[in-house]
Amino acid sequence: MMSGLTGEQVTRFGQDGYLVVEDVFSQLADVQPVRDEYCLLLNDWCSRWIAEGKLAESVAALTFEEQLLAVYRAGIDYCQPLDISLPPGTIDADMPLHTGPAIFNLMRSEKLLDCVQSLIGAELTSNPIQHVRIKPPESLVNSTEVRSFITSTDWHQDRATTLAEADETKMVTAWVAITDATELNGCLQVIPGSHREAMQAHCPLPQLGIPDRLLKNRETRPLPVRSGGVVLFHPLTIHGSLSNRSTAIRWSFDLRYNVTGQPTGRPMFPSFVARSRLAPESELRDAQTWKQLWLDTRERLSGGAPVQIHRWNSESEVCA
Ligand SMILES: O=C(O)CCC(=O)C(=O)O
Ligand SMILES: [Fe+2]
Repeated sequence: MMSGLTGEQVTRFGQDGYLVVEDVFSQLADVQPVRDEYCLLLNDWCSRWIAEGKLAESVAALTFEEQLLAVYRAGIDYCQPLDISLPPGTIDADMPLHTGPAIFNLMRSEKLLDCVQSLIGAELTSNPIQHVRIKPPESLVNSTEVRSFITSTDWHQDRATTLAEADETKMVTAWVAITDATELNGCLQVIPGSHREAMQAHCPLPQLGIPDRLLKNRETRPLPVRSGGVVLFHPLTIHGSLSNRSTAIRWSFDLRYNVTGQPTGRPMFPSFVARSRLAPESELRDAQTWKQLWLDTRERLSGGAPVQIHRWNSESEVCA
């Protein structure tokens, strides 16, 4: 059964450039398997880090959240081992990434694809610009931390995180809340209606973002959403996230879908057909094949030139 968005929701997305949809996922069937998969994953990594003497043995007995914070406190970078994509720059042959069946199933969820289909049609490619963000409370974060996997995310448009070849691509970001996202723990925030403006100038450092002075006196809106809910937004919608002022972790995935056949904006990374009504047999349904696509990509890119994921230059005048 095709559920998807109501006409009224589609209209609101068109006006505002975003839409909050609560309860897209079932806790039992969709969210919990992802939590369980990440629990096992982090446990495995902790065993390795304990064996390497980087982490105290007692960490093995902790909960997921406690483990994550212990890992961060120990100065271990957990972002890439838990992420669902490769990073820009130089790729190592053994660079870790996570490509498990539970997250693959989430990416292929009928309920999510129905929502995205309501916005850009039924020929949907899973775009390889996709991340997990599990953010510790800001009070525990090093004051020098700038990465948007750990701390708040600066204002930007997702179109700016692609190569220019995808500037005409019809694309939607689906930001999935695993924990409840609140104003206190660092939910997304947007500038409503900004998707009707042009691409803004972005600067690459410290995060890829729009210089503050280009965004003076704009109306901003925080977008809280409960666990299992999704924020959908347009690639030109200016957005960022608040910092995590709570005492617990804040966990989301950001996934993207584009119309099949159009450039993904990251041609060096693997995409796959998540849904096709025209050619259902082209859909990728096998988690192991998806995993292999990423492993083959890593192999192909390792030792090669640094991967360039965007067009922006810190030397440009707007960045001064
Ligand atoms: O979750 C965040 O902090 C930012 C996510 C983001 O920029 C995105 O989903 O495009
Ligand atoms: Fe973004």
